[in-house]
Amino acid sequence: WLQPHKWNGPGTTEHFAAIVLGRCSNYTQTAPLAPRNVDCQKIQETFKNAFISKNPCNITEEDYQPLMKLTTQTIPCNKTLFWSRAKQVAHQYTQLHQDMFTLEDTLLGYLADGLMWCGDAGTSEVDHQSCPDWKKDCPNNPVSVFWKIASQRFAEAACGVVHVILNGTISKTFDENSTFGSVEVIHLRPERVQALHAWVIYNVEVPSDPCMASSINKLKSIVTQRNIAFRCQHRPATYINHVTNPERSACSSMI
Ligand code: DN4
Repeated sequence: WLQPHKWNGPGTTEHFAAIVLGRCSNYTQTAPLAPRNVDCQKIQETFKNAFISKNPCNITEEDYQPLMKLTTQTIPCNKTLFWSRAKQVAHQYTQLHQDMFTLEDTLLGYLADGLMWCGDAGTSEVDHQSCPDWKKDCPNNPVSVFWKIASQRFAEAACGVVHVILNGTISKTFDENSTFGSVEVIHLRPERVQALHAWVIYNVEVPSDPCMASSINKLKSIVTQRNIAFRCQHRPATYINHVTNPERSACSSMI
């Protein structure tokens, strides 16, 4: 019989280790700014060792320290792009503008993007059946702790003018409880980061300036209180259409 699933989230992605290894070789051979002298086999084993044979509700930031050390990478000043509730648009943007980097355009984020992983105490196997959901089961699961520490390091290392793409079609355009709001904004270093520029993306007719929304005001006050300048611009509907439908002939001149 199949055992009932232990957790509420999807299980470890099939071929997790092979995918991580393949992504690592692909990244180090093709990506601009890829770190040099990377041992992908070692990275893949270190990644697995962070969570294997451990209670998947009790993962700590220390568990990921060895992986963080092996994947250190420098992003040039002015080239960091954060996003919140706008993952697809942000990634389309960095595909077009390859000198800008989201966390998922760094080696560490690229290895894990879209994957699930967890193990269990008392077994050296990954759990393919289910993994803890961060809301329904526990916050300190392998995937959530990974993104938290990766996002924190990405923000701490940012410098110059940094950017964020936010979603203007939802009420919480800026959400203090998101990873961007609860981890990245508060780990920007005022002595390194001069300004945060927000791009608020709209895919419907703009009824009023989305930069005037109350959640953006909240972001502005958090950022300026930290002695980092803040600027907000909205990107019109056509901008997204042009990015997502580059084949439309009217768009080619905009790209
Ligand atoms: P978001 O669009 O609200 O969430 C992105 C992902 O993070 C979703 O899978 C969320 O799960 C999950 N998430 C959101 N908040 C938390 C939390 N407090 N604890 C655990 N998981 C959470 O955007 P966001 O602002 O939360 O995160 C985006 C920013 O953080 C970007 O600037 C990235 O640098 C970084 N980040 C990237 C990823 C990724 O590529 C994940 C997390 C963070 P759910 O709400 O859908 O269940 O996957």
